[in-house]
Amino acid sequence: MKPTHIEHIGIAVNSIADAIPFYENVLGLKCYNIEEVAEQKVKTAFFMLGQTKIELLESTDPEGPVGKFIEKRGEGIHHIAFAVDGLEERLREAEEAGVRLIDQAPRTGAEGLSIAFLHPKSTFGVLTELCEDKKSKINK
Ligand code: CMX
Repeated sequence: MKPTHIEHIGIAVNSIADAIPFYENVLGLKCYNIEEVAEQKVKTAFFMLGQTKIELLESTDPEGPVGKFIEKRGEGIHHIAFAVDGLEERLREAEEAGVRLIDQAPRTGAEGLSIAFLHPKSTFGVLTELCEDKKSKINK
């Protein structure tokens, strides 16, 4: 699959407003975007560090994926996202390797990326996201 880098690390928090001061004032990162992803029932806050982002995830619905995660496991690392080229082919490769797909086909996630999730029960307990930034490729 050869991911090019870790695109982001998703961290589930009760409140992004409460968590942002730690990332800004203690770690010295800058929150450059806050965005609601209604389809995923989350509000997100982004920080850039090298090529990798930290994505804070606050649930907007207790029945959404992050709401259920926090209810079961508390705040903490929710998923890791790998940047790949050719997301559709990479998904088919994962499926052929026996990995359980959450998304059979790419869909649009935060910041307009094409994304797809692999089920944590077939990736050793880590919810794994594959993503591709088609916009920036077109702009290059
Ligand atoms: N990491 C590791 N394990 C997880 C997990 C996570 N993030 N989320 C759920 N699990 C585990 C649960 O602990 C549970 O394990 P046990 O059966 O051993 O208790 C199991 O997976 C099933 O959990 P569940 O609460 O019953 O949840 P569902 O099966 O309804 O859904 C999942 C789990 C991963 C399929 C669902 O959360 C999903 O589709 N996630 C992908 C979408 C997503 O997470 N979106 C939010 C981020 C969006 C963004 O980045 O913009």
